Amino acid sequence: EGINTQDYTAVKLKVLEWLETAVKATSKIPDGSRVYFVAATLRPETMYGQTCCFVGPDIAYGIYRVSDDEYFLVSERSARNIAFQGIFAQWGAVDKITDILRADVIGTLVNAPLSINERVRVLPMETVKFSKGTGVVTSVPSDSPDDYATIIDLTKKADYYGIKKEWVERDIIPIIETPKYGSLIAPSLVQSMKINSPKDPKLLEAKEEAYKEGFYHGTLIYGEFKGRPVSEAKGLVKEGLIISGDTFNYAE
Ligand code: A2H
Repeated sequence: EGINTQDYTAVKLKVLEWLETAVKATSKIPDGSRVYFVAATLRPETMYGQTCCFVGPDIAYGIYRVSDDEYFLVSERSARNIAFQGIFAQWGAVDKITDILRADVIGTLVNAPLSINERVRVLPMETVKFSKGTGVVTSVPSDSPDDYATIIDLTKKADYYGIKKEWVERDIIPIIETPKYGSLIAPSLVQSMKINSPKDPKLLEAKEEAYKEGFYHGTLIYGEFKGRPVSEAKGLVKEGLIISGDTFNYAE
């Protein structure tokens, strides 16, 4: 954490259904409350293409009280930051109602705001860092090389991860068109650069290229702002998500 701040859009993915594995940990949540997995993103304009929600290994997660009937599932580290950003009931105070293990929440069914895949699953991603964002990452495999590489890996090793293939294999729809890579920029880069693992160092370059091409030369081809350059659509999509209450600003 240096002197520069990173401004994220925090996207709220509402829990629709916990699996049996989460029953014990979630027993302290008052009946009738809403719980959200809160994912930090730099690309709000891609939220149409969410296919799942990732959680990382060895991250201290908790469920934190926002108000009497609203709770966030985020990393402990980010909860302490959120407490100083006017989101929780009391400034600077963190009210953790329970710790959460990743294994408890794999397979949880959540709502992905704006996505064509409205109901998505929580899945493991080995490269999520505890030291960044909320420790929760929403997956957009059409536009994020990291997300696409992870989806491919999860499909191949579904049994190893103890997940169902149908939780991973969701519609990957084109959202952004670029002159250089067509309309599925991440799959196109991952294939052409021969990236075959979520830990491949070439992902760094793929990520930078996808971001540059998408932001400076991309056009949105899906949703309300279809036809607009990504550089314009980004703010517009974000504004809509803030107004609808599906996101808030989170900085660190
Ligand atoms: B982005 P920065 Cl479509 N560990 O959102 C690893 N990655 C994390 C993370 C963590 N703890 N927290 C957030 N991220 C991801 C969308 C997206 C993202 C697209 C394309 C590129 C992209 C959908 N996933 O990020 O290091 C989140 O994924 C490329 C870097 O803090 C978030 O935005 O700058 C981005 O990385 C934040 O990265």
